[in-house]
Amino acid sequence: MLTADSVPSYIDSRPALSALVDTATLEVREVGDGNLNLVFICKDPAGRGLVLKQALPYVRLVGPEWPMTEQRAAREAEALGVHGALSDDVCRLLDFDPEQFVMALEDLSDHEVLRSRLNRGGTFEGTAQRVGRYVADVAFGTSFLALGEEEFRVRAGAVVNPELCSITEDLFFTEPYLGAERNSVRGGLAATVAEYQSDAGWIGGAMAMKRRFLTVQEMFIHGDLHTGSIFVRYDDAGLSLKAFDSEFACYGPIGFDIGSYWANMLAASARASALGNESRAARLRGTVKDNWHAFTQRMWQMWPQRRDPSKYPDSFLESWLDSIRVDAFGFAGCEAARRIIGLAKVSDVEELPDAEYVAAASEMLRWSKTLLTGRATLSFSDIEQRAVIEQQSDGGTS
Ligand code: SR1
Ligand code: MG
Repeated sequence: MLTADSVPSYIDSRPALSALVDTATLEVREVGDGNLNLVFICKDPAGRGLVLKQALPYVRLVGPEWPMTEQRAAREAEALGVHGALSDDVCRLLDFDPEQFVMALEDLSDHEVLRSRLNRGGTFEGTAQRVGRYVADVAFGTSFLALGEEEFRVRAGAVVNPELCSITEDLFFTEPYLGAERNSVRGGLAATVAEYQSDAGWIGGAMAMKRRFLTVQEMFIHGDLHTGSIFVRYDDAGLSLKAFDSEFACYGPIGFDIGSYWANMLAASARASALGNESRAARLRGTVKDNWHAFTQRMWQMWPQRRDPSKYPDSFLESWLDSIRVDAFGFAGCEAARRIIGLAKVSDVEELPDAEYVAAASEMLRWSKTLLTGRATLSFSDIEQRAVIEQQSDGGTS
């Protein structure tokens, strides 16, 4: 394991890195606040910097009792390389050390994690559009339409990520529905969760989405595209947005990335609403539609570049987009539930005082039910206006 003290000599030992910073005067801070890895920000007095991220042989959130392959660093390096070649909105990979499972990444410490920005009430103009464009660039560029069928299968086979997918299969698709030791809620919500867990429609929707996750290979997905996996910076040049933390990447359904992002924007909205800021909450809900429009617009822009236009008429893309939208609603429903009930929580809701927590968490659970059971018929104005969840009973908690 790297430590703040060993990082300078480690950088000296890596030809791709040693000239990038002055290791004699380097300041190193361990900042890993994610669930899995060690992260060091390294800066020299001249302002040059880089970030080292090392995969530990276990899940950091839980400890050595939950072993986890360090090969996830290789999966992330691969995803950063492929995604970064297709989109500028991806954190740049500077080096990968397959022996110590260390990635060197561009220093984005002048950026802010989108979730932190949203939690403190910051602006978010343009973020939904950029995320939509990023997903479309990667979706189209890693699909069989761009790669051709044979190359597509080779690429999909080369990046299987069974151990990390298995975490998703458990935490995202199973434990919130069937119950698990590591689930938790507070403020009297346990009874509401128990009601949900006896709702066959809700559970059936989630299991249908689990089947989609396991069986659909449309693109090289990020695999964990929440607001904590997106850096943003606003300055005179406008918005800089960078997706990072793609260790869960694999070939999977496009709607998984889109829906994960949507549910996290709904968490930000539920937080704003619980804090009494309804106009901000509505604007945050509006990002779901903005994101979808940007995604579809970009897919149509790329469409003429498909390898075999004669095989695939425009109606193919129209119906493909319909199915991605339905998937995205469904996956958003799973993400909304698991971020409240399951092991991996979101600070948007978790850090609220009890009364506000109950309001925001209940809203997320209602979204989950609406999204999972209504995914085939929901509209973006249903999401924006929220009336669709206001009719729902929530066990008397709001
Ligand atoms: C044990 S890992 C828990 C969660 O953290 C990651 O960011 C993923 O969202 C995963 O489900
Ligand atoms: Mg992560």
